[in-house]
Amino acid sequence: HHLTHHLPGALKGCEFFIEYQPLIRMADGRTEGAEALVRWSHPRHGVLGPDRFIPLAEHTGLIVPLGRWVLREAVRQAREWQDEGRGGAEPLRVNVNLSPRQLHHPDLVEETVGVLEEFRVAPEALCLEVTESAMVRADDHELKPLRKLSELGVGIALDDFGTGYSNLASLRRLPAGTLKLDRSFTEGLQHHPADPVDLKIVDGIVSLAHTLGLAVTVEGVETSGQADRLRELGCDSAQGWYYARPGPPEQLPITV
Ligand code: G
Ligand code: G
Ligand code: MN
Ligand code: NA
Repeated sequence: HHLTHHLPGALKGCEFFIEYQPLIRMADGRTEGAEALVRWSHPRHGVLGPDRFIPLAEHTGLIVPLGRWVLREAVRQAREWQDEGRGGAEPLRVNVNLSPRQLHHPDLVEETVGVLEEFRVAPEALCLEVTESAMVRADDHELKPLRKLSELGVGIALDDFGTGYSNLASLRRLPAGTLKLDRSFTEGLQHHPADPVDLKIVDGIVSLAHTLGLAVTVEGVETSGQADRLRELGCDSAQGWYYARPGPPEQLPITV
């Protein structure tokens, strides 16, 4: 695959950049932070989304140095937001996606702590997103680094929740503090009136999450109606085009 072939050079040539999509606290509309989403500014193909190259990078192992770059750049950005006073009293948090290979890399804890120290960013201002399928597949030993980071104060989010095959009881053993409800659930709440079964499903997931002490972030909120229903169902925070598209770091904080 020719894109695979050009990945190492692209990393060396600084062709990657990050867009930030705001995360909004539903109770008061405050911007809590943003998810870092990597893009490849390809000299001939234009801007490529992560779906085009993350699987290739994961396959070849280049995801490790690429992910290292994303983490460092995102934490550097968190420091910059803080220096610019953009979060007000509470610093803006940055959410970084971790691929399975990064999850299993022996230096994950050391590198993460190192980057936080380098930029004097509090662990609480970083959240690592790991997909449900990757986390559920990991055994207790493999989850140790995430547990360690969680103990240090780094947030851990279970990404794309509801698309994997996790049995709900397994949530208990995962070191996650937040569950990110996959966009497919949000889609079911678009219609007027919302599908009653979809409402019940989200209601049930939120109740279960809260019972387990997990916060719920909803993805893919595109309309004010969806936002209203998700707030009524007790979702803690939200992300989606209704609030803001992924964009430059200067768009934070946003006004809801
Ligand atoms: O950018 P977009 O909204 O199209 O994101 C698509 C997917 O790519 C997201 O689900 C996200 O999990 C993944 N993704 C974005 N940035 C990164 C990254 O830096 N590392 C990894 N592993 N995945 C990412
Ligand atoms: O980490 P994750 O794979 O969930 O990344 C989020 C993906 O969803 C990104 O590709 C992002 O551009 C996309 N996205 C973000 N907000 C919305 C939205 O409101 N609607 C839709 N359809 N996609 C969204
Ligand atoms: Mn994510
Ligand atoms: Na997601």
